[in-house]
Amino acid sequence: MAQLRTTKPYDFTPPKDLDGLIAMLHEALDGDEADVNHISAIMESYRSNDADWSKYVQFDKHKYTRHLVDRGNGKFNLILLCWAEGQGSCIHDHPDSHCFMKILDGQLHESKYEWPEKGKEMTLIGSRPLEKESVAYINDSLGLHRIENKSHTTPAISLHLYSPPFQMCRSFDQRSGKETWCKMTFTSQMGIKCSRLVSLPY
Ligand code: CSS
Ligand code: FE2
Repeated sequence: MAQLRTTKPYDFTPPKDLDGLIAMLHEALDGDEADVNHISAIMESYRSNDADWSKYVQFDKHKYTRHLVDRGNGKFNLILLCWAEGQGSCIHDHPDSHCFMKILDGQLHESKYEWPEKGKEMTLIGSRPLEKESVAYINDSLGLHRIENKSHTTPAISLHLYSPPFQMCRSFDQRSGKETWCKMTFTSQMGIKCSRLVSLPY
């Protein structure tokens, strides 16, 4: 994972829609270094508009769904996630990657954990709601997390940027810290529904 570079202040015009956001992200992630604050600021400046992203939305009653929006010239993946009421992820890592997530609709909740000690219950180090329009950031050096839609009445939609892209991640059992490798699968790619859950390369 490339180093954090800080070159404040950032002076840019907010993107006018999701395509504009994608174009700005391509430019910002063109080099070998990711400027975490810059990427966060760009994603924050986008105003969520469901007309931009409703074509990606599709829920599954059993599990949150993942929809590939853009491959970022191989530098990043932009993925829209649909969380029905009560759905959540397991505790997971982001293998050597930067993870940015912007809440497009509803509210999500992040529970952050320390990396586990073998055989021991995992330690919670943070817990917070993530409100609509906000951007959260994590990488492996900051810990692990679980993301949940705790609402019983309102679905949630989030937009995730992973740089560099990854195809597998580890999930962790909270009681024992036991890890399992999981494939990242997609329900749709570029707005086209996959005939089955697929993982990259496709
Ligand atoms: N890493 C999870 C979502 S929380 S960042 C995923 O992409 O499925
Ligand atoms: Fe995550």
